[in-house]
Amino acid sequence: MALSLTELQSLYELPFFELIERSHQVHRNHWGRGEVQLCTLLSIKTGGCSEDCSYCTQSARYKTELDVEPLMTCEEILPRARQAKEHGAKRFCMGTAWRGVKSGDAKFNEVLKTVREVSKLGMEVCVTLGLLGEQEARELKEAGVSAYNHNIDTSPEYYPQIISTRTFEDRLKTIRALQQAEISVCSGGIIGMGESITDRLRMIEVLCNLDPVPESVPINALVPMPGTPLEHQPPVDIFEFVRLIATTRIAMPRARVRLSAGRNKLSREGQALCFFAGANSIHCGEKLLTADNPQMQEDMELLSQLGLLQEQEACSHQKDA
Ligand code: SAM
Ligand code: DTB
Ligand code: SF4
Repeated sequence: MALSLTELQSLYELPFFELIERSHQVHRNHWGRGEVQLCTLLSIKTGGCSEDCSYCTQSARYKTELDVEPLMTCEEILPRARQAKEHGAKRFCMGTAWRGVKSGDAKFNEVLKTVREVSKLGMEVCVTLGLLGEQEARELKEAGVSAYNHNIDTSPEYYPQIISTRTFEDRLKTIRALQQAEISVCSGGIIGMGESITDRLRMIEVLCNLDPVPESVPINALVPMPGTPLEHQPPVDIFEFVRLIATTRIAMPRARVRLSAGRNKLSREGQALCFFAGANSIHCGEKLLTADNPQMQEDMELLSQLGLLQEQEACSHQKDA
């Protein structure tokens, strides 16, 4: 639904229970019972990145505790993908600490080879490799990529406060190239970086006005990584988090709304409210890319306590409006 900032603001400012009742209803209408998609993340090239994203421990510009690791080979990645499948993951997402990719580059070719092999395992393959153009998007599609994560991160207005080495428009261009190649776009952002509520809603406004609307929308709570410029940011208020999830669900009824980074700091009750408000995907496994994530066992217990089912088949449960 292409909502304006004013419309998003009126939703966001509803009394809390009215907002989550509404978003829960939208969620039920489009997704039926409470199924949650589990995604596994693997950082296949870690650290040493040329970009200056203020939240990121992988930027070479900040003195962080991270060990830089070169691009993993296809042979190193495959066992990890098989293991994720055994643990119930329906989507396997690989991330690289790169500004972007270029067709013909040996490292990009290695990623294409990995994608071909992982997609044979029968999971959805998602990658997040940074900026790209139409040629690279076509090659990824041919190799079997079903989704590409490329976050707009925040509002266009706040973006320059967070990143100076590329523009908001660069991110949108990559999203357009992915859409051209008919790769599902996974795009969302981070909250808790010092932005205002208006910035958060502007981010949702941009996302819900994309055509097509993203297939999934990760909402990350900043993980304040030691050594980054944002290391001392205070945690996001849980009710603000839930309000944003609810507003996102109403604005994009058919999108997977992913409760992404930062779950380690959310209570079980906080997460339950997020699921009620319309979140229906999480990252599972001990690590995100470099940051800690809840233990698999804890997540399984939480889903079971809430009577939420794991998604049975990748992308097969989306009901029509
Ligand atoms: N280098 C590629 C890029 O920037 O698009 C792909 C990997 S990048 C780490 C993927 C996304 O993770 C970022 O766009 C950002 O939204 C999210 N992210 C990174 N560090 C984070 C942090 N400390 N807290 C929350 N989200 C974070
Ligand atoms: C997204 O929006 N969140 C995930 C995924 N897409 C690639 C990444 C979160 C990274 C959190 C910080 C880290 O692990 O370094
Ligand atoms: Fe590099 Fe991506 Fe981290 Fe930015 S978010 S520093 S582009 S790995």
